[in-house]
Amino acid sequence: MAKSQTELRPLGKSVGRKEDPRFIRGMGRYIDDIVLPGMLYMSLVRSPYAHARIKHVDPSAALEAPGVKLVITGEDLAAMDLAWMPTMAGDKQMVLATGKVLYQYQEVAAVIAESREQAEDAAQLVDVEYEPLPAVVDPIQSLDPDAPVLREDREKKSNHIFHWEAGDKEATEELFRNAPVVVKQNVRFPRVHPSPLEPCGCVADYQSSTGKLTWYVTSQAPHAHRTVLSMVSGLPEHQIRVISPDVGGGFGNKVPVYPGYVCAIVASLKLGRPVKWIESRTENISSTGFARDYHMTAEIAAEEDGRVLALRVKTIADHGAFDAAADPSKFPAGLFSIVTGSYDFKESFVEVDGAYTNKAPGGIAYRCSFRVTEAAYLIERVMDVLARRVGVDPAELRKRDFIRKEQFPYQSPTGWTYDSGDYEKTLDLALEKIGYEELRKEQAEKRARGELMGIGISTFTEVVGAGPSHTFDIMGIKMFDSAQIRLHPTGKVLARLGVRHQGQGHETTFAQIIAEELGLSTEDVLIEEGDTDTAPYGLGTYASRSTPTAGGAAALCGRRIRDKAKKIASHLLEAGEDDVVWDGVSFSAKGLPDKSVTMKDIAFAAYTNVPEGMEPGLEATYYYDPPNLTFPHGAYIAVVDIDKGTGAVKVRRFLAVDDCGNVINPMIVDGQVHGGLTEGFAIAFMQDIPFDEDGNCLAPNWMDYLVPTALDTPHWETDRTVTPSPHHPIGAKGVGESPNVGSPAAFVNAVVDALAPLGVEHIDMPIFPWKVWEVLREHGVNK
Ligand code: MCN
Ligand code: CUN
Repeated sequence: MAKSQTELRPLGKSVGRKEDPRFIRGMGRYIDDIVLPGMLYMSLVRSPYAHARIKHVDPSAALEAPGVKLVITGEDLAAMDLAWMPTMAGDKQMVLATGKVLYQYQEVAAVIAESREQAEDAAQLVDVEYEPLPAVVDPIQSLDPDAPVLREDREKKSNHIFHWEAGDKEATEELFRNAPVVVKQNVRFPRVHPSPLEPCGCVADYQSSTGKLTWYVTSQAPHAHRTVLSMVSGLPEHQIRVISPDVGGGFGNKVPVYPGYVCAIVASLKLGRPVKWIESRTENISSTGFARDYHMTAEIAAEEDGRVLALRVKTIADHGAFDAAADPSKFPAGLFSIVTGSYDFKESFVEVDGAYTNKAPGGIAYRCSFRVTEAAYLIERVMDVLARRVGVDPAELRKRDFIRKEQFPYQSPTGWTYDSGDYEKTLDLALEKIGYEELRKEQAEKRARGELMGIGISTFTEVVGAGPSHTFDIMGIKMFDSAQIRLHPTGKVLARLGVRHQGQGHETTFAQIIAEELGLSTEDVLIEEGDTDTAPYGLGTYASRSTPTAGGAAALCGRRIRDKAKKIASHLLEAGEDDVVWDGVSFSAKGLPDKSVTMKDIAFAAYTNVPEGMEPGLEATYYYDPPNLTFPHGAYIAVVDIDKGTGAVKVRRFLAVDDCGNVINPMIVDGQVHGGLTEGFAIAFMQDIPFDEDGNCLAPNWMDYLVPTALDTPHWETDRTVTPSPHHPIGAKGVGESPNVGSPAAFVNAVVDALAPLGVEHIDMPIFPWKVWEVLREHGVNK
């Protein structure tokens, strides 16, 4: 192919990110950059107590303060029937507290003033009298029948939210009864928070003259937010325009609807002026969508050689005071039942019980793929426990138990149909690339000298691309996604998608998909997302669903355009349609390759010279309902050295071999992997949000809740295998969350491997140096 033609086949190439020039130069347009004429500012009054009755709320002093226009209390919202709002999980949540508060930093009142400073100063003057109640912070204690009932609004008089199970209980029990080997491990995945650089915020702009509300919001799912807003407020959906401008990091934190959003909208409706609300860092960490907090027990039944038979998992899930986990409706525990992972278990039985506690709500965030993070961590951790028990090398054990590539499409015991994979190939590449045998030799030498070196493996399976409408919906709305492509007469393209990126590079990768389908250059394709008035309906960007859903829509929409283009080409080439061939860049008449027309020529003809009877113009919309999810996988290996004096763990090497099917842009995939590994590293070694017994949040800022700097972060090595998805239009699988799903287990397995000579079998995250130091002391290393 000539060079110019190579450029016109951009799929699979590391095209530079089109969005970077504006991001790198500080020219992104984020929510706080939006300033409208007459705009007011809102600040929230929050509860200092985790559990308390509200005796009274008196806004009078705040109303007297300079610049204050309005104070909204829970009682005001109750009068409008807005004191509570529905959550995506089918629960309800207080907007502003009435009666009692259920977590520290809960929203109690909203103060709106001419400036942000005035709003914040006046918020201090709202007089709230509380009567403190005992707090319930431990989800296991919360499920005790004697625990105080937190949610007095519910009919059910307990803190139990839901029981959910998957798999075959009887068949699993049967295998456990007769199994030669059974291992059991308690594993906690701590409460963490994605803590995006830009916190949440919005500007609500209600125009009474037109009755139209324009709501600028840091949203990963603008259409879903618009529909929810319309259902809650009664405003007609077409009179609401949601605009999600550049999003400074989402990571699942920008999927839920927060009380501050509702208050800002109510304030704008009442005052007829735009109202801005931007969270502080502390507000973001303490009150918005956290992640994980799963207390899990796993048991594996196996043969003596480590061949697995059955997996049994019991989990207590801490959901905080309201069940606001943004899972698909039919999945209260997300996609956690993928917990059998990459291994060919004959049977499995998985149970999850959700519990209310006096903490902020959430649970679905931080590159979690709807709880696959918890599942992958658990199974990868416990496979190592099994390896140690049966005395088989953890790489070898995994190979014995892998689902083999001939078994795909693979039916898992908890009901998933894995689309494709080649686990052994991926692990082999990783072992070879890291020099596994050499490393084991080095480790043996070091162990003989009393040094602590560990090698940790994680060979995880991901499940992304929610999803097929027969199973996946949020609040009843089916989870397909969409693309719309418009070719202008000069052959330039405007394409809009139903998803909304937050830094993942869609402006580049979706341009690549469309350019590839149309034989154009990526420079010719402009991607727009995030405006509900212009973009086709879609459920947004989370759970690494954009490529599997909207990516499929983009490719098929391009093919729809090409179908019409072919008809125009036949007219221009004066050849029958059956004699017109597409070579990826242009159409020509069969046997006459010199006579050809490009998509640019056709675009012009679509507006100037269409065949008689044909509708002019060249645009199309495609709603893609995927037949299945996609199942990316990976093999990650961490090598660590532990300093016996300080307990500090140094990650000497980390190799991630990912398989996300066909790759659209290798550089962007590498970037996604680097970012996710950095987050997985932070989770493994430095992040946790603890609470004291009164429910005080002990890490609501970046002094106590740590985010890794460039100095902390290890050097990442990456590679890839490619097992295309058989059902996706371009064979791609999602990848955005894989590194966070797969890496924590590799880090922890490496640390446990290093400590194994001391008899250590497990250590819960986060692995702070002091924790390792204490383990060393307990085992007589440091006296
Ligand atoms: N890609 C590719 N080839 C593939 C798969 C993906 O080139 N085979 C590209 C995609 O086209 C896209 C990017 O990689 O540009 C990620 O694609 P995908 O895996 O489909 O994930 P999404 O676009 O749906 O992104 C969501 C995912 C999630 S859920 C979280 S959380 C997360 C993540 O992305 N949040 C992020 N990565 C993030 N990256 C940034 N910078 N900021 C966030 O908030
Ligand atoms: Cu679970 S975090 Mo991402 O799905 O937005």
